[in-house]
Amino acid sequence: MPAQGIIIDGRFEDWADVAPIYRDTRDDQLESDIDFGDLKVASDSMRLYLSFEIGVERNLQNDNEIVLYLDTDNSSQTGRTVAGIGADIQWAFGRRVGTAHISGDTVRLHQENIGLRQGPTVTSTKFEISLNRNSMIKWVPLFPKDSIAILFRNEQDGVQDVLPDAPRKLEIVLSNQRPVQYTPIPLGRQDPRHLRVVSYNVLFEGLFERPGPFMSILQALDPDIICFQEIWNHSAKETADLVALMLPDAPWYAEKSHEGVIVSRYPILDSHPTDVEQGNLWALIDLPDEQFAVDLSLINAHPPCCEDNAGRELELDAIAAWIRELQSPGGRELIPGTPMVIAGDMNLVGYARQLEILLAGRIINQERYGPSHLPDWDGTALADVMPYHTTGREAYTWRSINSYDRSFSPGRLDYILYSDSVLELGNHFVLCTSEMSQEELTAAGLVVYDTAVASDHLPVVADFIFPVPAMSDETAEMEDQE
Ligand SMILES: [Ca+2]
Ligand SMILES: [Ca+2]
Ligand SMILES: [Ca+2]
Ligand SMILES: [Ca+2]
Repeated sequence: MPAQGIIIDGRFEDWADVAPIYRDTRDDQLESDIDFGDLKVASDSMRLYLSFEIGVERNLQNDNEIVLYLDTDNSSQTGRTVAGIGADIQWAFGRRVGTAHISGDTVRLHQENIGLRQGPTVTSTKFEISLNRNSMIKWVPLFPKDSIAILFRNEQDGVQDVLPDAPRKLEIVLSNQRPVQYTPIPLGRQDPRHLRVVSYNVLFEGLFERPGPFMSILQALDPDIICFQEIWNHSAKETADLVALMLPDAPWYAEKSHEGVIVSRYPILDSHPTDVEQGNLWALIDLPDEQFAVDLSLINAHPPCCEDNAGRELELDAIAAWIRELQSPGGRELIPGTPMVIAGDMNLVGYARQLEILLAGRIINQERYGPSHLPDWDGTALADVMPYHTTGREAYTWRSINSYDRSFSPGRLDYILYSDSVLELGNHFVLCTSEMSQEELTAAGLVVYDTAVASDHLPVVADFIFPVPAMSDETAEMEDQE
């Protein structure tokens, strides 16, 4: 099946027209809880895409013993013999490591060796992955033919569920159709009146330590408001001053929490950390009345990473509770209809429910942070900007080549969420210079920035269309006379 517009973004609408190539027997999980279900396969000349069900909510890149075997030349004469196929590579998802069995050798594989993408980054009962079909292992093309064989096994305490069920061999003919050609997303606003919010984790003071790339990137993005993360050693004022050097067309205001800085073209009326740990910062931005009918309530968030699910949930709960209090009588009571934006490096690599804390105000630690509360003014959840790279092909916002982190596939960690009862979305994208064409880079004054030069995170950009102020009587009269 040709892959028409499948993107590894953790969403599955793009698979709707792909029929399962195999439906594994249900309830054959044996001694484990992982029960493979439907497998879908798609391909184009560049990549092989798989979507598969595991019957239980798990994190794919942690805490499981699922192994994918690929007979990449569809020959049992080559590779490791497993369940009747000659597997040329195997990938252990939970341990984030692979092995190639090529030319009689065994080679350890990292995710980048096979261009592995995985989604969602949070827990799920189904996943989508893709691999680079043009990968070379020891200078040998990994996919020499258009036909492969696929085998999944759950190897938790011995072999548990297997897909396909023995003695079936699952052979796939790959498509050589060219990938979908997207029109690149332009970097500019669709309308100069749109308010541009950028979230950018600058990696260990990168804005100050490696200012050159950040200057080029900020000049290309031309933000109105920036949520920076990982600025520990510089003050709000130092950050605003540096941004003013890079973007000298505005006065620039800033407020800071522990390591998150909100920098704004417009004055900041009020700000406060959302909890006592001071990791996440709320600010009320004073947008000019002649252009915007409302101000902006903004939260810059950076909850703890990795396996600290509990710590992350506490901070996200505190954010949800903070928003609830902003919308409740007493205290800092927002004018109803003041739009909410939450932006930052959310580190969403654990339980899927953590995104629901932010989107739907579904508080987990209610004894500490009080009741759940739908955060949008119309009693609904916030919306997820869901930006893609300007190529349209990828959704990840983080990738790493560092020794520990590099075992993880590129993932979606940075988010911008907004109250869609008040705001409409304009242009939005993730800036990934390594995927842009030379023409696009030159036009934007950019070059390719790798993780060492700039950051392991990519800047996430969203333009918002605000309600405009009602015309004053005077203006209305003038327009009437015309
Ligand atoms: Ca998808
Ligand atoms: Ca099964
Ligand atoms: Ca083989
Ligand atoms: Ca099975």
